[in-house]
Amino acid sequence: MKAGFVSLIGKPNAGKSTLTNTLVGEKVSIVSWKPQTTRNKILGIVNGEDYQLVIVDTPGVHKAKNALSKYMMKSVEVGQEGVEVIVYVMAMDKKLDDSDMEYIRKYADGKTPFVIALNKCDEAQPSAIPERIVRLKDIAGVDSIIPISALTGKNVDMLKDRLLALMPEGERFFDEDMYTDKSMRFMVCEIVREKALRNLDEEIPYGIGVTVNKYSYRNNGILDIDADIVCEKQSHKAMVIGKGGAMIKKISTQSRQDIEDMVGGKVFLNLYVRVKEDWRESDFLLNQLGYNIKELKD
Ligand SMILES: Nc1nc2c(ncn2[C@@H]2O[C@H](COP(=O)(O)OP(=O)(O)OP(=O)(O)O)[C@@H](O)[C@H]2O)c(=O)[nH]1
Ligand SMILES: [Mg+2]
Repeated sequence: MKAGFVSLIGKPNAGKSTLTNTLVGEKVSIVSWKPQTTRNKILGIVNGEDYQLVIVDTPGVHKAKNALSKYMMKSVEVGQEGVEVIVYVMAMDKKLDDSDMEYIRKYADGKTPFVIALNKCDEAQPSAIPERIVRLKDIAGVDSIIPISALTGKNVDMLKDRLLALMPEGERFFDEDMYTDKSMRFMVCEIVREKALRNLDEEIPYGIGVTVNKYSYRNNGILDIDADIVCEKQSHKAMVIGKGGAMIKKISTQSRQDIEDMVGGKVFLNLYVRVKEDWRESDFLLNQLGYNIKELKD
């Protein structure tokens, strides 16, 4: 039996959450084309007959501008602690730059095996892949470089095999039927946030947080969920609601469909939009929205 933790680290939008979902085979972590989609450290558990890989998906590394991004960067740091392997996810649609080298040197420190996953190879020029490998292969502390497509699944098995080869012998950390450490309530918040990210323009979704206030089953098996979409300004609230309520309806319908798939039953979802000014700067409000920096440190 092999078991251990693998953290995924990389810039925003590199495809870490997509890779987590592909490895796990379930939707554990939300995905969007907007950078800084993931805000928490999220575990995705890959179970096999004789192994358990625990994938630690983390927020994309960026310079912290507010209390929320400080929380996110702390999650990245905590996410690297005690793992057996670090995978640096680098997307082929972005040039290799100094900040990549900086992150690689920081984490490929020779203490923890360090694998580079070159992602989005499905969209890369075929010649670009060997060129990138040549530039990375002699960096000290790099165990292997594996070109993949997290989206199509190409070579993800090869990456998984390498990760398993690097895992120590050991017992499972989680029950075999678990695929994440997160609660259903957390997943509901994330699904609603994903739909907001995907449907709303530009800056507004970055200032959105979601809380679930009610999550209960009726006798007939229907799941009732009340959730708040919290935004930073009155003008944002108007955009989240949309003309004649069209936007909130769209977010609600898409969210409900995903939640129904997740729980395997009928869901009544009520979404409310509230304004909490500058919540991303307030430790108190961050805490209310589930971003508790103290909990991370424990
Ligand atoms: N073409 C292509 N697109 C991909 C691939 N992997 C991810 N994407 C897309 O890239 C975008 C970002 O993917 P995410 O998985 O959310 O990226 P992330 O690294 O988790 O981003 P943050 O959470 O913001 O740090 C989404 O639009 C994905 O569909 C891939 O292998 N090929
Ligand atoms: Mg992500």
